[in-house]
Amino acid sequence: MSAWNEKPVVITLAPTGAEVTREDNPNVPYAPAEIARSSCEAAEAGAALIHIHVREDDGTPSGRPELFEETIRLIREGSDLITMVSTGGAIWMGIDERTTGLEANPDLAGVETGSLNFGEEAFVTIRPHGLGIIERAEKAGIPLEVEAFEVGHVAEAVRMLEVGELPEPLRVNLVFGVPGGIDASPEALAAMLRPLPPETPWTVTCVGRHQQRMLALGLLNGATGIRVGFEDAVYVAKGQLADSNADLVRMAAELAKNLGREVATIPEAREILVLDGAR
Ligand code: KMH
Ligand code: ZN
Repeated sequence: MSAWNEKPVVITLAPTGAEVTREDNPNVPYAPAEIARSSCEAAEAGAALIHIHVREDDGTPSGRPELFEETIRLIREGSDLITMVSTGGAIWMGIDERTTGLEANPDLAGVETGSLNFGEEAFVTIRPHGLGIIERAEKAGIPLEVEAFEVGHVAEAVRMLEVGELPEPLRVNLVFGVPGGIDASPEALAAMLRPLPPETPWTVTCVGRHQQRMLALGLLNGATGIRVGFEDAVYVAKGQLADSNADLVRMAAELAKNLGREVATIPEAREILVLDGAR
């Protein structure tokens, strides 16, 4: 088993998401050019991977394929960042609208292995939909990352791996603090890690006020990566709105360094996430 601080930590940026708006923070990027500019700036600050949702210019979450294509094209023009498309979209989207990013030739795609309440709504991914995403991604040669919001999602991902429904290697993003999902606590981290085979790359995402504590817990427990960005939190410190996604990445990089973890370069991140040769 690798020591907790042996490998540099991969910083993922989730620049936009589907829920936050400029009323929450006026600096949230919406248009492809804004998302790409914000992502490339964040790469300078230490981000290696971008978790992409797209919006219409007015901020409405969108599944228009042109927006994914344009965003990825511009990110690639301005950086070597690893691009990952969300297939979670927004809660009100049907599965077709959620998965248009798979056509945009990303380096990686997210996939859900279960459902949960999501605030006042439900975020539903039934098994056939998850399996459909996996099949499409495999056909297109796109590696996958499981987005897990509670322990059952992790256990299901491991079971799917064991029966060959999910391709090797398993990569998992553990998401804490979503109302309706697992809470943000040390016990929650231990519970989410328990089903995982040793050496599985795992990253920590946390929404809400415990974000920095959960990222720190992940860093000290050997997380492969941590995620920040406006999708998860609009504050860079208590009561202080972030000026940009780069601001949030600088916070994450400083946290990692203070806890004895180096920040992975983009080539290191490709190796750590077993993505080499992927694109
Ligand atoms: N916007 C959430 C309903 C993902 O990207 O895979 C789903 C989400 C998860 O953001
Ligand atoms: Zn997302």
